[in-house]
This record gives sequence, C-alpha cells and structure tokens, in this order.
Amino acid sequence: MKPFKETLLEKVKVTDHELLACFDRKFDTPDIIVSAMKYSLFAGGKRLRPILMKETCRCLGGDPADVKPLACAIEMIHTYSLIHDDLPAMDNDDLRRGKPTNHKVYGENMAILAGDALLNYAMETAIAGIPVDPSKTFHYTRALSYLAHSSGVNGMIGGQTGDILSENEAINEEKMYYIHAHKTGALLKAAVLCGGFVAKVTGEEREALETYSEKIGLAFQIVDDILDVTGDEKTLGKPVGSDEKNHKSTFVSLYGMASSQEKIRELENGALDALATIDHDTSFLEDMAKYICQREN
Ligand code: GRG
Repeated sequence: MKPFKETLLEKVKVTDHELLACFDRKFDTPDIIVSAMKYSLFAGGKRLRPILMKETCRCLGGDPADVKPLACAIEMIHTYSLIHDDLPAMDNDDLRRGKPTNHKVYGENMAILAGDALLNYAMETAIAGIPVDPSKTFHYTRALSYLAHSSGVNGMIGGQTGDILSENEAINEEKMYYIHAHKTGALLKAAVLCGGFVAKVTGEEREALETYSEKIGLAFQIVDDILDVTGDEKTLGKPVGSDEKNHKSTFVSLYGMASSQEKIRELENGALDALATIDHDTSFLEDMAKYICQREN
C-alpha cells in the first residue's frame, strides 16, 4: 500500500488544479488584486481543509465532485484568514510558509483587499456550484450555510476576536477551549461536516463526524502550539520581540509540553473511536487524524 504522505501529495496536486481552474477566467479588476489573491492561495498550503471535505464525502458514500466548489471555497476562506492574521494590526508576521507575507509583497492596503476578495470569491464560487439536480440541492445548500456560519462571527471570527482580546492576559481553561474550538476548529469541523452533508449523512453519522472533527481540530491547534515552541518556520519568521508583544497563553504554556503531548494522544484515540461507529470505510479519515496529530509542520 502507498504511504499516506504520497496519497496526500497526489490529492494536494488535484486540489491545486481545481483552485487554479477557479482563476481560469477574465476578472474585471486591476491585475494587482488578482495577483495578490493568487500569491497567497498558491504559496504552498497543505490543502488540509478541501482534502478533508472531499474525502469525508467519498468515505461516507458521496461523490467528491459534488462538493468540489465548496472545497475550493473553504481553501479561499482559510487563505483570507491567514492573510488578515499576518497583518500588522493582528499578528504582524513577515513570513508565512517561509515566504514574505502578503502585505510585505503587496502592501497593507492590497493585502486587506486580497483577503476580502478571497472571502467574497469563495462565496461566489460556492454559490455558482449549487447543483440543479433537485435531489442534491438541499444537501449542498445545507453545507454551504454551515460553511458560512463556521467562518463567520459564530465561528472562526469569534475565535479570532477572543484570541485578540486575550493578548497579554492569562486566560482560563474555558476561554482557551473557546478560542481553539472557534479560531481553528470551526473551519476544520466545517470541512468534515460539509463533506458529510453532501454525502447525505444520517443523524448518527453526523454525530460521529462532529466528535471526530472537534477532536482533530483541537489536536491540530495543540500541535501548532507545540511547533511554535519547538521552532517552526513561523516562529523563526516573527520579528524579534513579537512574542513578548503578543504574549498569548497557549495550551503548552497552560499545561506544559508533556501534558499537551498526552492530550494529543487522547484526542487522536477519541477521533478514531468516533470513526469506528461509522459503517463505511473511513480509513482515509483515520490516516488523516494520525497525520494531523503527528505532523511536523
Ligand atoms: C483574521 C478573520 C481572521 C481569522 C484568523 C485561522 C486564523 C484566524 C488564524 C491563524 C492563526 C494560526 C496560525 C493558527 C494556528 C493554526 C493554523 C490555522 C495554522 C495554519 O493552518 P495550516 O497549517 O495552513 O492548515 P497551510 O499553510 O497548510 O495552509
């Protein structure tokens, strides 16, 4: 059997092509904004969210082609959130994925607009993909509505707001979980559930997917906190002193490295247990949980 990383790489390439196809058209706008959008969208992201969405749909018996516009949309939303997160008014980062951040290349004004444009283009792409086949329309629009909810004020933006408000203050466990579940978790959960909705999941399957995605979402963020400590590229790219300036409590600073690693193992097992209740071949999702819990970048 092929190593999972190889399978993942193939799916990254397919996703890259699908995203490129979204830009294979004429835009009625100055070239610079499309260039700024594409700069970050094609800067080497792991494509975890669109791949999770398409593969959840496949695992649950759906056709991944049916969820493709939503999968492209979630990657555009993810990319906009990173562009805005890197801005001087937020995390003030110079590097992302080892490359200069959007505002370093295009300026702050264009970076703000590129993020806004990606968010709107995500919705345009997702809405244009609403199926005309009446047996599919409800399931797709249910997923679309869930994606809009999860990336908005009750999801990712709520989490980012909580994160900003918690800068320079020691936060309690409840706040930490709120921030993690919303800032990072909401979009990962949407990736899984949207795939499930389009595959027409049953109530029990939905519950299992919710548990699975909540656990891998939290594990993803704890791994990120650990990588920040052990020195990933993003930390190295931060301007000197920014850690002190944006001093934030993280899972690692609250509980320590050993407890954080133990928590990841616990979450991984919980995610796998949830999948075991689903009466389909969920092996890709199992491998994805292991990959997320053991990732090194
Ligand atoms: C600015 C509205 C707004 C929201 C920002 C997601 C987010 C909210 C901020 C990102 C902050 C951050 C770096 C969180 C750590 C977890 C995370 C989302 C990492 C990046 O996701 P990956 O690793 O990114 O999937 P790639 O580079 O693979 O696309």
